[in-house]
Amino acid sequence: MEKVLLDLQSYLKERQKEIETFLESALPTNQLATRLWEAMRYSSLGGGKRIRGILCLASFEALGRDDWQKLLPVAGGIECIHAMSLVHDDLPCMDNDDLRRGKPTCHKAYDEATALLAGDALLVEGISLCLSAQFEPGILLKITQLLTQAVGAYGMTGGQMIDLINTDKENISLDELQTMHKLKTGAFLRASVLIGAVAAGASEEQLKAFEVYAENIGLAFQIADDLLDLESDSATLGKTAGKDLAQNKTTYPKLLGLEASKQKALDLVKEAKEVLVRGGIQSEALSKIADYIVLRKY
Ligand code: GRG
Repeated sequence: MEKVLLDLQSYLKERQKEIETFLESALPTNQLATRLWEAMRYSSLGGGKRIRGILCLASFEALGRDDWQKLLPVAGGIECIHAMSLVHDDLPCMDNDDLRRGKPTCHKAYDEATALLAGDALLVEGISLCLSAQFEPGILLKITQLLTQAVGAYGMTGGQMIDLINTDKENISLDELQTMHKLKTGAFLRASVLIGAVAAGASEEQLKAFEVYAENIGLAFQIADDLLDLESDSATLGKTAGKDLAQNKTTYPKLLGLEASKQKALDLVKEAKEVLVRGGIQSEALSKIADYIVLRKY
């Protein structure tokens, strides 16, 4: 396992650096509304695992495409949209958090109005960056459809609404919890994987395999997130630990217990890796990223 992690670490580091370098130049400061751009850069540069952007690149590569740098505007755009979701999620009217990626949240470093606007602008700039990638219009249209469906009311925003409604509610069932996470966290991870596959020209059959892979790792990612919130600390996570208990949220460990949650995450990862093999998709990176999703420390 150590070797697996060691190899993956250099892969992740390299891709993280490429995405960071891309975003560094894609989000300039010498614009009108400098404060807005600074807040956008504060929230999107210099941190984060970049797992969504990297998944997008890895799916593209999985279909034999070595020109993955062509997809960097899309991976960067995806990371801008993800940063938006974190900025908005941290706002006092949402999760009300002070710490993100090891530093004060955007509304703490700036102010609430600036954080709201930085999130808005990151969302739109993220889509705009995706559209700037050099792919044919039909592919760009599919990418945009996947993104907007995953982020809007059918996806992340809908999931966040359900999460807010569920907070403090007792007796949330496993099905209800799963539905909420499928929208809030899973839909965007799924889109990140599918976008890479679509850009590489995946067949319908291949897309189905990527979809099942993504849904499995999406759920595993959320279970790992719940476990880290419970078992880790704020310094390691770079965000406030123990929030689920403090906010009386329903989580996988609360419903299933610690050991069963860990086992479920491992089972999901196993299935994710197997579905790629069954679909004839050979990707060491996607397979190792699936492992990383449950083995990660933050
Ligand atoms: C305005 C369109 C719009 C949507 C906003 C606030 C909101 C609606 C949704 C919240 C979505 C959200 C923050 C889900 C949590 C997902 C999650 C587990 C994030 C942590 O992701 P990591 O661990 O973070 O990949 P890093 O920092 O590594 O990038």
